[in-house]
Amino acid sequence: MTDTISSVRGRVIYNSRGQPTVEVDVTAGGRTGRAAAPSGASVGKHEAVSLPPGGPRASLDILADHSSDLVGTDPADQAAVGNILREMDGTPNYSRIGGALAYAVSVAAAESAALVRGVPLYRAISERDSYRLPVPLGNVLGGGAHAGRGTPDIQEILVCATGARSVRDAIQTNMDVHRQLGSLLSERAGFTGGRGDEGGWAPNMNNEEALEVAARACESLGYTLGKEVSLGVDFAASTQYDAGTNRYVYDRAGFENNPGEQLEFAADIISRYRLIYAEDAVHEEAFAEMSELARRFPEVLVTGDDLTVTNHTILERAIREGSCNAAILKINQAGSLHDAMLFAGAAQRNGIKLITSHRSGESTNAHIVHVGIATGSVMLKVGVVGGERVAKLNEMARVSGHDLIRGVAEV
Ligand code: 2PG
Ligand code: MG
Repeated sequence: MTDTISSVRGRVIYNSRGQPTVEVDVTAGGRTGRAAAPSGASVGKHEAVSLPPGGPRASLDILADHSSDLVGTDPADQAAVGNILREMDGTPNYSRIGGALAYAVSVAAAESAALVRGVPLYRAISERDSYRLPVPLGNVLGGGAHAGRGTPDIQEILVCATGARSVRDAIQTNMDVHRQLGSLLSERAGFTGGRGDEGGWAPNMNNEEALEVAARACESLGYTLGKEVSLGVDFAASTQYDAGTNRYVYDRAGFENNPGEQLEFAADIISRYRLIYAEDAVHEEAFAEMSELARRFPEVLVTGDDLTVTNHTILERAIREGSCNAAILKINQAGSLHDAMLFAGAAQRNGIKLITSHRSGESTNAHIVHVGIATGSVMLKVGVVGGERVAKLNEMARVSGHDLIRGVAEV
């Protein structure tokens, strides 16, 4: 028996939103790696197309016709697997086969390689002198594209246990803050206990009230914001941005910002809530305004997500213009694991901190924990509660016992 890929099989399964997605099994050396693709709700304009017009079935039909292209390839050779997927697709953005398929095939291949070698996935996809666990960053309150009417326009208020000495402490702290926030919210009339797509509470309140109550949840547990525990925000500002009028429309809160006002709106929130993390505070093509924020807040992770879409060419522009000091890594924005690792390499060479992230529509897989370790990510954005989120946190807890891991990353 050789250790090259002997078979590739796919099927349709469902993500955490109950939407169909692709899952792929790659077998090599008698060991089968399996991965299912996640999908986003607030999708960057320049990210890989997740699924072709015919949906997951159409992706899988192409895979069935072309799986022999992958047979005989070393599953550990991410570049070879990535190049075959690129050729199978033949477009610049995976619009024919779907980025979801590229994700599932390449991650399943990497997992089969890890199983054949008998090493954890993070070791199979990277060679580093030492490995650290990223600190978990979790959504405690959701709005925007992840929750319904009446919730804040801001997409995510996140918590991170910046003072934690171990990943287990960090996970527990995030859970405690989520629970405490739930009990503060339940004192308000009309709160039903509803949660958004990523498990953060989804109360009927405006941005300001939501930030206030999230801060109060941390402080009422005895934490000082910006010390033991810090808040972050994913503004996902492209959701509010109207290119026709060049304004950000906060229709739930009832106001509009011109680009200058948006910058001050974000800067004010960063300062008042001592944020450690500010993602997509302006829209996805506002490189100059992002540079201004990164210049004003060098201590804050001024992070690109829709801005940089795990695309190394776009990241290079952001680096040239000083538009961020941190960037989200989502494999399915790039397509294959190889594409995402190219992005990680560009970030590392240029001192851009990485945050490996889930999507709002997730699988119950935990591969991204290993990708976060392998890429030296400082944070793992994986949510706090909900089975598909806890699957990642539990994998962090398991991996934290490995001899190769040396503590948690310093944010
Ligand atoms: C984001 C993500 C994950 P989505 O905007 O950062 O939190 O959401 O997967 O919907 O793009
Ligand atoms: Mg985002």
